[in-house]
Amino acid sequence: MTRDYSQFLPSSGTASDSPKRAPLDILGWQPFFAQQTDLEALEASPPVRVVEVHRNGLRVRGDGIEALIPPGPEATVGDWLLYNAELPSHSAVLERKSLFKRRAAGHDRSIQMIAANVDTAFVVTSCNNDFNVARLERFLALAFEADVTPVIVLTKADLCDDTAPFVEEAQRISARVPVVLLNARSEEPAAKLADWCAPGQTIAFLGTSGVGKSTLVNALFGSEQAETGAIREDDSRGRHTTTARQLHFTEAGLAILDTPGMRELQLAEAGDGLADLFADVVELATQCKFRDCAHESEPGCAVRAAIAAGTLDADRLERWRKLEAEERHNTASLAERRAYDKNFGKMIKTVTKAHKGRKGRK
Ligand SMILES: Nc1nc2c(ncn2[C@@H]2O[C@H](COP(=O)(O)OP(=O)(O)OP(=O)(O)O)[C@@H](O)[C@H]2O)c(=O)[nH]1
Ligand SMILES: [Mg+2]
Ligand SMILES: [Zn+2]
Repeated sequence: MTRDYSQFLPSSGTASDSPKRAPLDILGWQPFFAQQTDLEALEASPPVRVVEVHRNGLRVRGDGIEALIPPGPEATVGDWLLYNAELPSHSAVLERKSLFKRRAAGHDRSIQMIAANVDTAFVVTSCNNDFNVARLERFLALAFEADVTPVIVLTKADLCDDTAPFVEEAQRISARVPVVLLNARSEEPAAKLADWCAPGQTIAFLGTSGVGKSTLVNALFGSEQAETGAIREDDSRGRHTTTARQLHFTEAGLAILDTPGMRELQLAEAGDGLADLFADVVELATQCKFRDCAHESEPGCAVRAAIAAGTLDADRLERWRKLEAEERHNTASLAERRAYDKNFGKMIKTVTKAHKGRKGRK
């Protein structure tokens, strides 16, 4: 099967002009990826996008390709691979525009990849008990770290008598993060999220269970794509209706990632993201008299001065401190684990070599 991939190289520009979008455009193919390859490589190993991760492999889609690639490539939902039809598990992963990851839950301290090549992450919460600034901050720090543009979406505006406090608190989190208030079950989402939903973009909905992520996916499609579920009346929590991360594609060329509710988000290797989210506090800290100021009782502390002057919120400083400490601790333990794994790997290699050596002498 020979396909004409020339139109998917960066110089052409014709694909986006045509009213009917080309298959790869629909999947979110962008010049950033095209630049990493060339016509010959594209023909030999066509690009495919990971649309779902299963225990038994990666579900991928390309131009005329639907396949399950056995475990092998270190890839996650949203990744682009160059499909090796003969040896699918050897398909190469293209360099990522962005990678959203978190520290895996439980005692396994490893990093878990959540999604690759997302342009905008809508961090979704509702105007009810789900709303929690500290949790939002975790999502946002991870998004900044991932090089993904974060937007806060407040759903269930229609069920709330006074939405203003929610909007105000969300807006106070960071000047860099826009806040959108809407009713996910109405016509509003398409218009209110339009700025981030141009053709060719990949967007993701993140948040806890029951906040309306799948409802928003359906609203952008204008049809039932993803299953949605009722929430419990007593605590406004969802029931984990969505169980897997899955990419959906609209005819207009928007790639939409729906994710299962995520509650536990531990920060690790997210120092830059955290600094982006608390850029104002980080900036203030550079004005403290002492470089290693703990912002407690040191003289000349610009951070405490800002709190006294009412320009910095004491609770916010506390949350920043907590997240910083957590991030540092997790990053250190991750580094420890990596060093241990590396040494262990070396030891195994040495033992295997020695064993082979002995065998050879026999
Ligand atoms: N009235 C109203 N109901 C909403 C809104 N957003 C979501 N819902 C309802 O809330 C319930 C949960 O919505 P889902 O879209 O399934 O939530 P989810 O975030 O995908 O949840 P999980 O898949 O469990 O992570 C459904 O009954 C939705 O109809 C909203 O803005 N207004
Ligand atoms: Mg869902
Ligand atoms: Zn200080």
